[in-house]
Parts: sequence; structure tokens; C-alpha cells
Amino acid sequence: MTTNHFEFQRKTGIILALDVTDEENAIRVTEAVADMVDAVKIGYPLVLGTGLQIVSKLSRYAPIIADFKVADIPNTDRLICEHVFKAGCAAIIVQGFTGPDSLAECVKTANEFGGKVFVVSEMSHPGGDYFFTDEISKEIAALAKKSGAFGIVAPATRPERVKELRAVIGADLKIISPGVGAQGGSAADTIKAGADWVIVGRSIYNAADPKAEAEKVKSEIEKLI
Ligand code: O7M
Repeated sequence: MTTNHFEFQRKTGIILALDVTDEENAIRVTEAVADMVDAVKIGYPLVLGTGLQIVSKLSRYAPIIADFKVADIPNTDRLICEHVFKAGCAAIIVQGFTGPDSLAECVKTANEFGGKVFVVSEMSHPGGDYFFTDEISKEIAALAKKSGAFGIVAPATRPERVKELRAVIGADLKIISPGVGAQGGSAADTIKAGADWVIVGRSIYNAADPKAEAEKVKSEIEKLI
């Protein structure tokens, strides 16, 4: 019998961003790197490609984080969160700019299922700080903490921002950081800046040997300890 993974434990410090769009590749890559990653993040590319039932097929390997960057009114947020947690996801990623009532509804719904919420505080791409200025990102991070979220998403492409956002949220919340590898960020610098996990996608799932690539990131992080 297989059991779904639901608890996050930091072993390697890596979350796989599984943005492949078909089931065969999704299972192949996840199976290959399951021992190297602490969770698998899925989002629109894979779920629109395969359907939400992919969650039950992947969650036997690792906890699944649903990256739908939920950003709506509280009622719609709740309906989305319910689907995600009923499907067996361990966590959901939501936007924070929607404000306190939307965030509160996401956290409340997640709690009903024993799930967790991560709040995007600032994005990793070059345009990511166009509207999300330093001050707004900090306010979103502070709101995430106040709302009872499990953690925030902060950019590995700007480790100095990870450090600043860590100072805002303190030690209680987790930080997951995308932007390592294909977007140019360094796993070591991001963890040193205060992230708990780096999120890595293309450089692992597009590699000829995804396991070897994940191992490289793992040992880069291990050297820091
Ligand atoms: O390593 P990559 O660049 O192939 O993948 C990075 C993943 O992280 C990919 O799934 C993005 O959608 C996601 N991501 C970012 O790259 N930047 C962000 O600011 C935020 C996310 C994300 O995961 O948001 C929750």
C-alpha cells in the first residue's frame, strides 16, 4: 500500500518545480529525483495538461505543492483551495496582494484539511519587482505572517531580498525560493540568505540525467552545513 506524503521535512532543501506537461514525463522525472527532493511543486502547465488527478499519482513520492498563485475574492479562493486539498495536495501557493480577507480564507480552508499555505511576496523574474517594490513585498510578507501562512515565496534571483524578507517574517515562517538554475540564481546563496528550500525546475527536469542534476544542487546545499 502506498501512503500519500503530507508533511514537509527539510532533508535536502530542494523542491522540484515539475512544469512538464504530460503524465509520462511527470512520473519519470519524479521517480528519478524522489530521494533528492523534499516536495514537488506542480502548477498550471502540468495540471492543465493532465488533470488534477495527477496529484494522487505523484503524492506517493513526495508532498505536492499546488502552485496556482490563487488571487481572487475569498469565496472563489475557498472553492479553489477545497479542490486542491481534496485532491491530496499538501500545500497551496497563493498571491498576497489580494489582501487580508482573501488570505485568511485560504489559510482557514487549508487548516480544515491539515494543509499549508505559501504566499508569494516577490517574484523572481526581471519584471518581478516592477510593481512588487521592496516595501510592498515586505508588507505582503508581514501580512502572510499575520494571516497564519506556513511560509512565503521569495526570489532566489535576488538573495538580498530573501534576507530582507526573512528579517520581516522572523524564524517561524518558511521561505521557498524559485529562480535557481535556469533563471541564474544560486542554491547556496539563496539558502545562505535565509531560504529553507530552493525551488528548481528546468535545470533538473530538462537534464539528460535529472537525478545527477538534483544531486549537484543537494551537495551544493550540504556543503553549507
Ligand atoms: O527553475 P525554473 O525557472 O524552471 O522554474 C521555477 C519555478 O518556480 C516555475 O514553476 C515558476 O513558475 C516558479 N516561480 C518562479 O520561477 N518565480 C517566482 O517568482 C515564483 C514562482 C513560484 O513558484 O511561485 C509560487
